[in-house]
Amino acid sequence: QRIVALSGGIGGARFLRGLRRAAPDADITVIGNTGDDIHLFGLKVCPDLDTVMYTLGGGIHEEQGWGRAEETFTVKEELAAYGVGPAWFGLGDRDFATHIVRTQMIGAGYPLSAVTEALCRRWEPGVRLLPMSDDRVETHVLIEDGEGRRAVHFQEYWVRLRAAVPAHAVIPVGAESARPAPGVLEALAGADVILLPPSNPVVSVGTILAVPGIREAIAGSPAPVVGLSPIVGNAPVRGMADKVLAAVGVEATAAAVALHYGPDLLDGWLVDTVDAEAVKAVEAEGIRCRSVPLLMTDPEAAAAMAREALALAAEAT
Ligand code: GDP
Ligand code: FO1
Ligand code: CA
Repeated sequence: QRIVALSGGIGGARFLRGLRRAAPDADITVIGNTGDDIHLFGLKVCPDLDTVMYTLGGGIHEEQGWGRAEETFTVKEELAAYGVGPAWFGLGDRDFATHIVRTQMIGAGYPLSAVTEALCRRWEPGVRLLPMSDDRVETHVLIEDGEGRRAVHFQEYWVRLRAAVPAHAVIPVGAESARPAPGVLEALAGADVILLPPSNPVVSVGTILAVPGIREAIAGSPAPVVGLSPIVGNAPVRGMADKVLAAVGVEATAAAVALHYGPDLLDGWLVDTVDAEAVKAVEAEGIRCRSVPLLMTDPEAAAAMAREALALAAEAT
C-alpha cells in the first residue's frame, strides 16, 4: 500500500509515528511544509522537516515537540555574548549541526530535497520525506502592533510575538512561483491513499496546497483522501491554528476546517468524539465523517487514529 501524507511539524510528526506503527508494511511518502523555514546566523533552518525527521528518527525532545532531546545551548549563549541575535529563537547545539550540514550542502549546489534525503540517511525515519518544494517559500503574517500594520515572518509572529497580536492575513511568499519538489507529484499520482494529518490547516497544510500543482494532484487523484481534525472542542490542541484560521476567515471548529478544505479535496474527515455533532454537517457537504478519539496522548493513540483514517479511506474507495 502506497500512502502519501502531507505534514507540518508536531501534529503531523506525531500522527506519522502512529501511521508507521499502524501500517508497518506500507510505503509512506511525506510531503513536508517548508513555509516555516527561516535563515538565521547564515544558516537555513527547516523546523517542520526537522520535527518530522527527529520525531520519526527517535531524536526529538518529546515534551517540547520540536528540537533535539538532551539539547544544550552553548552556541546560542556565545552568540548572545557577541550581541548577535535573534535571541528569541532557541537553536540548540545538536540542532545547529543539522542546519550547518544543510546550509553547507545547499551552498554546494544540492537542492533541499537531496539535502533532506542525506540528513534522513542518519535518522532513518522509515518514511520517504520530501520537502513540498525545492524553491524558497516563506510564510509571512500581516500583523498589527505598536509599529502599525506590517508583515513579519511566521516564526516572528509565533515565537517572538506568541501570536498575541492581531493577524489579518497569512501570505505564503513565493508559493505562486514554486514548483513541487522532485517526487512529489509522482508520489501523489501513485498513491493508494492520501492523508491529511491533524496539522495546522493554514500554515502547514494550506502552505503545501498553495504550491501550484499539489492541490490539483490531490483533488484529481482517484485515491481516497482522508483528513483528521487538528481542532478538538472548538480549539487547537496546541499552537495558534485558531488565530490563523480567523485570519483566513474560517471558524475554529472541526466542521469548518473540513469545509475549508472542501469536498473537492476530501473524501473523508475524522473529528474527535467531543465534536460528534459536526458529523452531520460535514456529511451534508458530501464528505464521509466519523467521530473517534483524536488526542495523540502517546504513540499508540496516534496509531489508533491512523487505523481509523485508513479504515475510512477503505470505505471511500
Ligand atoms: P507545527 O508545524 O509544529 O505547528 O505542527 P502541525 O502543523 O503538524 O500541527 C499543528 C496542529 O496539530 C495544531 O493545530 C494542533 O491543534 C494539532 N495537534 C497537536 N496535537 C494534537 C492531537 O493530539 N490531536 C489532534 N487532533 N490535533 C493535534
Ligand atoms: N518554537 C518555539 O516556540 N520557540 C523556539 O525557540 C523554537 C525554536 C525552534 C528551533 C528549531 C526548530 O526546528 C523549531 C523551533 N521551534 C521553536 C518550533 C517552531 O517554531 C514551530 O513550532 C513551528 O515552526 C510551528 O509550525
Ligand atoms: Ca509548522
